[in-house]
Amino acid sequence: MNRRNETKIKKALRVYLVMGSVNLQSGKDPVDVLREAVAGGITLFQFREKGPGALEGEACLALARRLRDVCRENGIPFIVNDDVDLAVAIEADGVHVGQSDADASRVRARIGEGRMLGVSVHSVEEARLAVQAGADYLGVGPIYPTRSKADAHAVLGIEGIRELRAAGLAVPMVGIGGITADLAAPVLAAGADGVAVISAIAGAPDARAAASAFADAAPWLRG
Ligand code: TZP
Ligand code: MG
Repeated sequence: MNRRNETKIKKALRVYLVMGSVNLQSGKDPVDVLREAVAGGITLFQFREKGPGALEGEACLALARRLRDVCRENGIPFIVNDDVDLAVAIEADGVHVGQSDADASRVRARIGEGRMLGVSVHSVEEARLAVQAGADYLGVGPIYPTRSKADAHAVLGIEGIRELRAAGLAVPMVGIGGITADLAAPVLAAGADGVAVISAIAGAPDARAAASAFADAAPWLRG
């Protein structure tokens, strides 16, 4: 990854929305929520269709396409969680994988250099391996307790970010897990380039206001 890309990716990570159809207040259309969040200032979107009630097959594919189109219209990178086949099929801008998903170097080989690869990590060792495997950015968490991931790793706190930076890892990095607008500033101060959020934006009554609150809480996230 060259330096120019790295700067671009760090900027794109600032307000990173992760969402699937099960993360919304009941009766809401994910496409409407994504549009609201875009209007509020999100900088990147990850489609994560997971958990009880998640869509499968054609319905999942159709939703992914609609969400991708909203991102395209607005110049926001569209990343797919876990599902490399889906990402390639709908020409997503990237893929995000966890430690128990497909091996990151294989994913890199499949998606090529032109797409973004994100990897979830919980330690310096996992982070180093992810970078060696070709990760463009790391997701670090859970920073705070979360109710959005059933099999979440133990809480790392902002120390999780601090440790990776102290170990000399300069790769783009986003904190995830239980982050609200009020809790965003310490995550950034610890060295994260941005915050990744499910419930505080996707589950909010007004996704536009919620997304915008992240930029207000940390004004340097704007622009
Ligand atoms: N990975 C680590 S924590 C988490 C994921 C996908 C869930 C984050 O959701 P929320 O609602 O922002 O805590
Ligand atoms: Mg995963």
